[in-house]
Order: sequence, then structure tokens, then C-alpha cells
Amino acid sequence: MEDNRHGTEGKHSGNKFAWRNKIRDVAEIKLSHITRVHPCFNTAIHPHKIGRVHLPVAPECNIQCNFCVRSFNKTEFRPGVASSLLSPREALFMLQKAIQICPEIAVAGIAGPGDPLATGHALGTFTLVHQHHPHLIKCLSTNGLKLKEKAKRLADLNVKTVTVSIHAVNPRIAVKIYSHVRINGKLLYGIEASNHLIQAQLSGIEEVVKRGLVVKVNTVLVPGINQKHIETVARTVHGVGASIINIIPLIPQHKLSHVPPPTCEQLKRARERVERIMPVFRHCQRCRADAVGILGGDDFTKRIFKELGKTPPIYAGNFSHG
Ligand code: CLF
Ligand code: SF4
Repeated sequence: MEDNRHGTEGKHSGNKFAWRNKIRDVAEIKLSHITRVHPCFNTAIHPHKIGRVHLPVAPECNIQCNFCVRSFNKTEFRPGVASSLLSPREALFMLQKAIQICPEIAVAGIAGPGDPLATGHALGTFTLVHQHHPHLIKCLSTNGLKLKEKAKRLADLNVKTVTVSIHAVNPRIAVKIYSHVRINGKLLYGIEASNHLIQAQLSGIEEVVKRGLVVKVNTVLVPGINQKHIETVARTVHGVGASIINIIPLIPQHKLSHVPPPTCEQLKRARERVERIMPVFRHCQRCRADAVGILGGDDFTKRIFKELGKTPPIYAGNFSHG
């Protein structure tokens, strides 16, 4: 099943949401001074010029992706990894150090290691960032489950860019990618969980776009599961107001450890197909939740953690906010 016969595409695409696209276009123009310099929100920028810091403050996740094993360690190059969790105050210190060491840093992002909207830590951190470094672009990455609920707060905090990870918009496909979703302490499984998550993600995008934020969607390409569904994902998220999409190759682990990652050719073809629908971001480094520096350049996480008195990571490696 690769199309959207049982999914949400029809409901969320087409002319019905043409007005939403107009709002998105206005937001894009209004925020073009931001997206022009944001290393992950435009297709043209040279990714090696602008820096970002990821503040690893989000302790928990409210869903379970089948390719994600969250952990705190210093050595792995894979999703869900940070060397240590920081409090909002420690994150502010990390940010200050990061700016001193790497003045090219223009973006303060929160991308994990759990979901930044599952608890209040990320919004508390953004409050401090906003008070002390109002000139920095605040960037949030989320699975979208609580996006609609937190949209006003994000807008009030002057967060301008949001990434929502959406790997399928058809619950019958999504069910192969997500194990469960937790809502108000209750676990949902199967189609019910996928349905709930997809609806939350799409309505969350609509809500933040309505409030003038610019949205990127991150989609993990999982061969044999969502490979032929990628264009439907792009059409649907573009229909509800997302501006740009990032197709990330699967890193096989956890319940999807048996699935081979997409080949370069498969990834290239997926990006080309999606590019006919909406702009594609191609410079993703699958950063860790505690990455510091310029995309693809030196990473300063280890040095900063040492100064924080935290166990420094051995490798300041990669982490994808899948
Ligand atoms: Fe960080 Fe993500 Fe903001 Fe970028 S990363 S929170 S949008 S500032 Fe960028 Fe890194 Fe890829 Fe993310 S290269 S993993 S897409
Ligand atoms: Fe949660 Fe992100 Fe891991 Fe999925 S990839 S389980 S959203 S932390």
C-alpha cells in the first residue's frame, strides 16, 4: 500500500488549502531574511558558512519511531544520541560558550534527544535564549504530536523556524514506522496511533504557519516502506503550508535494523521526484542533539562540555532528528 487511499492526503491537500499556501508564501517573504541565512531552510545557501548550536535539553519522547533508540553516550553517530542532558540554565551557558568559540553561529536549535515539545524544557530554554540572545534564530524540531497545542507559545517566544518529522501521511504506512504514541499518559498503538499522530502533525503545521512560522518537514526514507509514498508526503505537507522538505536516509537500527538504508541512487531519485512538488533541502548532516558549529565543519561539543564540567563526548558526531 503506497498511495493515500486510506490516508489523509485528500483531506489536507488541493484547493481547500490554497489560502493556507498564501499565508505560507507571505510568511516566507516576511522571513526571507531569516531563511536566507538559516543553514537548513534554503536550498541555495552554502552550508559551510553559518553555524548552529543544538541545546540537548529535551529528556523524553511521546512517540516511538521504529528506527530510534535514544541514548546518552559519547561515541555513536546515529539518531537519538546526545552526550548529556542539560538544564535550561546549562544550555544558556553552552550557547554563550558556543558563540564565543564559533561566532558564525546564527541559529540556536533544540532537536532532542527526546521530543522538544514532550516536556517543558525546550520552551523554558527558548525563553532564556530569547531574553539573552534575541538576535539568534530560534529553531525547533519536533515529531509534531504537540505542535498545535504549543503553536501560540512558540510564536510568542519568537521561534521562527520549525521542523516537523513526518515519514508517512497514510496510517497504513505510518503503522510500519511508529510503534506507539503517548497522549495524556495513555499509550495508543497501531492504526489508531498513526492516525492520531498524522492528524496532529498536519494540523500543527497549519497552526504554526497561520502564526507566521516557516516549516520544514524531515522525512526519513525507509526503503520498502515509504519509498513510493514520498511524493504523497510532500504534496500533503506542502498543501498544509510546509515550505521545504528534507529527505533523510534511514539509519537502520532498533525494529528497522533489518532494513537496508537507501542507496545513493534511491535517495537521489526520491529527492528529484519530491523537488517537482516543493523545495528540497540537500545539505543535511544528520546532526546530533548536541552539535555545535558549522554544518559539515569542526564540532565544538566536546570542548564546551568540558567547560561545563560534563563528561565530554569522545566524538562530536552525527544525530538526525528523525
Ligand atoms: Fe538544528 Fe534542525 Fe534547526 Fe537545522 S539541524 S534544529 S533545522 S538548526 Fe539541519 Fe542538522 Fe539536518 Fe537538522 S543539518 S539534522 S536539518
Ligand atoms: Fe521520538 Fe525523534 Fe526518536 Fe522518533 S526519532 S522516537 S520522534 S526522539
